Amino acid sequence: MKRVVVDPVNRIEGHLRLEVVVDEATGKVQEALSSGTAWRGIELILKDRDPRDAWAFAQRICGVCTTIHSLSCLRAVEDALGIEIPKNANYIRNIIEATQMVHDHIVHFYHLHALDWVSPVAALKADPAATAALQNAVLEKYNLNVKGPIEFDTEAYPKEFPKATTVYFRSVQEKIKKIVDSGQLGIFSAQWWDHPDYDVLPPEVHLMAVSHYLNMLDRQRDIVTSHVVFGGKNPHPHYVVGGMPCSISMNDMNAPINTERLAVVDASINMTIALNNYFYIPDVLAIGEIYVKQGYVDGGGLAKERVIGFGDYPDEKYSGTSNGDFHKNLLLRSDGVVENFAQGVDKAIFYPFEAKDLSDPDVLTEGVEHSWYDYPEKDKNKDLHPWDGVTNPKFTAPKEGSKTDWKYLDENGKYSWIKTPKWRGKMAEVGPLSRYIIVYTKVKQGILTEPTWVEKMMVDQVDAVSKMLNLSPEKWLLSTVGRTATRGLESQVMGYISKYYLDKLINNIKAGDTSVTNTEKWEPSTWPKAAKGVGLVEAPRGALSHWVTIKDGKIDNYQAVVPSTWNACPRDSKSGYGAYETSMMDTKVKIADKPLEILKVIHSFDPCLACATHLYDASGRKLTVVHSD
Ligand code: NFE
Ligand code: MG
Repeated sequence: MKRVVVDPVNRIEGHLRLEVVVDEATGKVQEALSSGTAWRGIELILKDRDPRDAWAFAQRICGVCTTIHSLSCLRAVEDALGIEIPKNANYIRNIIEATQMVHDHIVHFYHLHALDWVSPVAALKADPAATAALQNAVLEKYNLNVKGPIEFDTEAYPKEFPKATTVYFRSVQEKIKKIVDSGQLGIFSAQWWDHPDYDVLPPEVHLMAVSHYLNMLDRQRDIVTSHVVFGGKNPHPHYVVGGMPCSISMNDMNAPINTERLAVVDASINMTIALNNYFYIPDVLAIGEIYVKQGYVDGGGLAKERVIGFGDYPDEKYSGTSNGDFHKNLLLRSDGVVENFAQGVDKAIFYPFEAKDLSDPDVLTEGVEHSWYDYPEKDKNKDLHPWDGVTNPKFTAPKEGSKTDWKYLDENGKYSWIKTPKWRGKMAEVGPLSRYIIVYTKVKQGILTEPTWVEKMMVDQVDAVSKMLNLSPEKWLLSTVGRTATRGLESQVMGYISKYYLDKLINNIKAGDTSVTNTEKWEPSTWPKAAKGVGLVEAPRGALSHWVTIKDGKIDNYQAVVPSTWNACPRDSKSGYGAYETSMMDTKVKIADKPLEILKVIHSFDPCLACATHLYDASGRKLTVVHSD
């Protein structure tokens, strides 16, 4: 039995520590701990502020999901104050959000996760001519042929990308060789390149994927053009309570939004759709299929038991969340809870998540049994509803000379800055995989009698991949590969969602509506003395909610319950383990000292610890210390 520590985990956002106890004889993980190791306290910074300013502070929770916390915050404040945003503002917010999803997923797959699967060192053995042939074959084979409803020239190979030729792959290979020969791997450092798992893929797949890794570094900027046009910048585009700050005047060349700028957004969205169709989808499926065929289908963890989602993309403007309006007109109805998907979609159990559940003190809660926070005496051992939530940091170090004494965390004590969110007292996984499971279940069980084009596309994608793998959905979805693959599938859908809302925006402007802000309730004198609101969002990493209570024109309490908090949370004696911990215990490790499989499964969640603990810590600690005894 070996206890292994990975701290901090690299290629993620923020500071995460993992500990696993591995049975070296069987490779089984007997115990697993996930710990957020720093704290910032944005929720406290928001107290007593003007609710109209809150989005700008909340947005700083994270620079990775760079826009999603402001959106959640705006929805919470607008819900509390009963502010309805104009149609155009709803369309623009949706474009920004869907664009963010693609950006986040592409950066995750190529720059944060790919090197768990492919190796620049192995790429040196590839034959460049065979790699060129492979890329063209892959494109042919893995072109899912599941298209959105929008007219789009799918033959438009992105001009920004080099064609798959022998010359091109040879030049990339020479570039990688220089880096490897220098002995300083730079961006490719801190990985176990000698791990046998890198032999699973042929050298040509390594060269193809590492080349796309390098290409995508340049494309990151171009994907978020809509943020710059509509919100002035990225990261952290601008918003305003009541709508968007960008005025529309189609023929005025100096206006923030005019014909020319909308054309720039359109070009960026077209490129994004092409990146998904020509690179992301083929790459993720090509690698995933090889692994799945070799039986690498562990890591499903908590998703096998329970997933939760809130739904998103209000097709028409809505007038609040807690009054139930949010659940109307959603393009992506991933709201609800699904249990037991592991037994197949027919046996899965669906629980709706309704507007009345939002104010029920027993439905959504957070506990701190193993977290470095203190609840007030009267609520000491309770789980608190976010409107009554308390953020009172209280760090307790392991006792000097004790068994743990900083070398290891104490699983019986407090060991994380992450709280433990629950649904009806139970743990649940959130994220793209959860959204796919919920939508797939709702459509196949006939709960959604008239699926939207988005929901149809998601079901078609899952069916197409299942057919390709010759496996029923639960056999591949509920795994590390499934979690990673659904991010790619979702990115493809999100590209089309951006396009769909851009078309709606343009048509609405053409019909004569140029309004982007509603200032009716801007003045605090128009507000009730006390109000509360909630903003629900499907963030890249899963279901996100911001909760605000307002008193006398100021924020009285602010709580964010974040996707990475749901997934990375510590255990709870009544409710069991969180998604990270469960997934690690559902993963076999070949070499205890080089737990690459643990990195793979945790990276498949795309951890964001800044979000999870609302923190930022700039202290430069050593990258990836692995120690064990
Ligand atoms: Ni900081 Fe975030 C997302 C949010 S993390 S990245 O997605 O909200 O859970
Ligand atoms: Mg919180």
